[in-house]
Amino acid sequence: MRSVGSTLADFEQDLISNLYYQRGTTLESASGSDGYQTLALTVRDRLVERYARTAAAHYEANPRFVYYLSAEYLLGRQLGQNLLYTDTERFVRPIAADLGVTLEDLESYDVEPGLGNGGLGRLAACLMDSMATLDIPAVGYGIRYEFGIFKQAFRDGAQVERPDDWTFYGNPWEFPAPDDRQVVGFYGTTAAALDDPTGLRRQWTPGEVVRGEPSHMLVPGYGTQTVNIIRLWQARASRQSFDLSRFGAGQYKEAVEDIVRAENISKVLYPDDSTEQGRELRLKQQYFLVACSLRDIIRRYRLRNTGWDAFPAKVVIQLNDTHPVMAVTELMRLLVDEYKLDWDLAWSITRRTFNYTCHTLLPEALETWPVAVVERLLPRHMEIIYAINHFFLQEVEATYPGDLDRLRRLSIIQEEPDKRVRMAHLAVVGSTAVNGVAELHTRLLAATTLRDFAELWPQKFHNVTNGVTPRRFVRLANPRLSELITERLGDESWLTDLDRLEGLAGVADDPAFLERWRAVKRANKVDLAAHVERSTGVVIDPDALCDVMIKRFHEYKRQHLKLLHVIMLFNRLREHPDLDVVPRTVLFGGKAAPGYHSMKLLLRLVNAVAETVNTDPVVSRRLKVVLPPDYNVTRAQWIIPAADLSEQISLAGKEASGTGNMKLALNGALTIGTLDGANIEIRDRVGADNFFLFGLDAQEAADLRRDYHPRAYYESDPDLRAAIDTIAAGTFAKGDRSLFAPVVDSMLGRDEYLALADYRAYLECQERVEHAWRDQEAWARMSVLNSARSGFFSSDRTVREYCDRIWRVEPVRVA
Ligand code: AZC
Repeated sequence: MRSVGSTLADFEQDLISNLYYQRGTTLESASGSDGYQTLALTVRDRLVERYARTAAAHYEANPRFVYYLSAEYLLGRQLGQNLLYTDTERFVRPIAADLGVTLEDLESYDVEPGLGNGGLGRLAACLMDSMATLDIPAVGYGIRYEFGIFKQAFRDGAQVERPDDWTFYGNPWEFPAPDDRQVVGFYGTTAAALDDPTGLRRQWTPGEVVRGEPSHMLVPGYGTQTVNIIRLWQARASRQSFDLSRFGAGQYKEAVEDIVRAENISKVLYPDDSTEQGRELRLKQQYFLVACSLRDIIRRYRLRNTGWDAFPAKVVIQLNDTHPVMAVTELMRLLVDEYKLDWDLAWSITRRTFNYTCHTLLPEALETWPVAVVERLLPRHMEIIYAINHFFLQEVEATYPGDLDRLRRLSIIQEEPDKRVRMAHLAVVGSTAVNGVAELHTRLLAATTLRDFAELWPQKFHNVTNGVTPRRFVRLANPRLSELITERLGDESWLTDLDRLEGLAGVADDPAFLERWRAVKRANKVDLAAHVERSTGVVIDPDALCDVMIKRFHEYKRQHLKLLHVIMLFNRLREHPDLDVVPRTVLFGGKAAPGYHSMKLLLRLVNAVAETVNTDPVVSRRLKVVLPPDYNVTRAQWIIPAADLSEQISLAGKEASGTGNMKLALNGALTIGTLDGANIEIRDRVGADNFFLFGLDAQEAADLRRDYHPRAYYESDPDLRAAIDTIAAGTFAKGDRSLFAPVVDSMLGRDEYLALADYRAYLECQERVEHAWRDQEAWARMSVLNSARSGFFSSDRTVREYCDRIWRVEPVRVA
């Protein structure tokens, strides 16, 4: 094996050689993009070697592997990460300076692969980072969407979605592996297998086949030699699909019809993670992912193992939410129909292989598929689902004889109002362990959404509280803070042992340290101000309180509650121009699903309020509102280090966990939040004195919901009424009272997420925030304590918990 050198001279030489041989250009004529691509390849070379050694060590050890199946990965930019993980940034800075460019210039060419929607996709990326860092043998499987999540732009304040052609200039970080392609079938018919008297084995003859071609991205561990991979599948038509004779006859469109149909499967990431959508093509996509991945997993298993008995001992598959759950039926089909195992043995293997993570409590986010659609697209899988359900319901009947209502509730098939497959039920039935993502979430899952299952199999349910990687979200996002922490703690070991941040608590009372802590935050705010000005044209004051709400736009997250607070401030400042309020910048960031009209209207309202506030000569001196477009991982890394206040104001009982809350706390933002998701655990750790708590708890919210009258709050609270009336009066729509009327109607009509009920408590809490902010030293102390006590929220801890309690995998060290 050729080995790459580790000196500056080696690095320089490799750069020249890559520029020349890989890019086919010279220093004199290289473009900025050539510079970036060359640097990326040179850094990648260093990872490839480690990857080869990892693969060899894994082959040798033949360990139990974690296979992470996820429809989404939000990896973020790769260059900065890989420079850090190969310790080559120190080479690049001087070389770049010699050439008259900065590293930041080069990084601007780095395109983040937007292969996900939100929390669940970024969690997958954090877990992959931590698995590699902890030397856990793991492979992530996903889809190589040709277009990732849409790019968000605003036209007249309204969200417009633009395609994200992320590979347009080539993606230097991936390796195509066409030799490992797989063939996947759809549609067709099934027939009895002649050799099976039980009738459980059948034969499927698909009506359409497509190829899945993999490529992989490298996932290096930090401070270790391990480099794992994420394998992404892209759909390709089989080679015979191009109809040469039609093409020859001038029927150009018809000639490529089959190709287009096949390749549509991996064309786009389904942009909607909140409502049912997409129908057949989305199901096709899900099955495509699991069919390719399972075949690849079996191929890998067979490299070192024979027979099936050892399969669950060598293979553990984690289902990231319900999107990949068809894997349960596909493994059954492979084992029973293709490898001719007995149903019972196949079922025992399958159940021992899978585990399922649920990321929501919202019933509308739990996927179900119309039986008719599954029957048509995957006829054999529908039969298998019926069989699984039949045996499962027998088991239930044995435990609860005669309890028909329970059978109906537990069944994998929903009968009313239409026949559907409940994917979450299939997941629970087919898995060994089921986990929620924060303590409250797991408790509510077991008490409500999956209650009958938790009664049937209490031992199946686990909690594994989410975490985030401190490498990306502290070290890379916030180099200034990292340097200060490292100086204080003596070395960088906190990056892989985040509990060591506790060591900062000892200096939380040291004025000199607090001074430096504040200087870091201020410098980060200056940087953020530059980004904000570039993307919105709005100039913000780095000394103002930086109040951020960054997350997908969704009603349960209650961006509208934040907006009501902003409007209240606006009204107050207009009435009393000399009022002594704390100067604030309110920064929103987030996309709304393209079909989610009420949230798109709310985005528009945020922009309209921003416009009115920022151009008001009196108000804008103390208040600014900004919504930089296209919130993504890259922008999160700019915003989080500059935040003073983290808005986590979802209605209690609705946010499964949240992970932005963790990233912000780690970077020293104070949380204003409800008792929801992981907020509770953050508060328990950082201390009630260092957390701004308000609002209903989950129980109170559920009780109130039963008999709720939002109008009563509107009528009895003058501030609230004024804020809502300001919207209704058309103040933010140049007098047009109709544009934002639906926002007003939804608040006064149903107010699904009880924003009005929590309004007064939220306002009072914001007053406590202002009061606290006026003592800057005390604020800095709370900020330090937030970082110091958030070590628990490292995804390394999360992965360790999965390893110990669910996966039972051991690390393999790579020499
Ligand atoms: C999110 C949850 O909404 C969020 O609370 C959680 O932190 C995150 O997953 C990671 O567990 N869910 C999603 O992104 N998407 C779906 C379909 O739940």
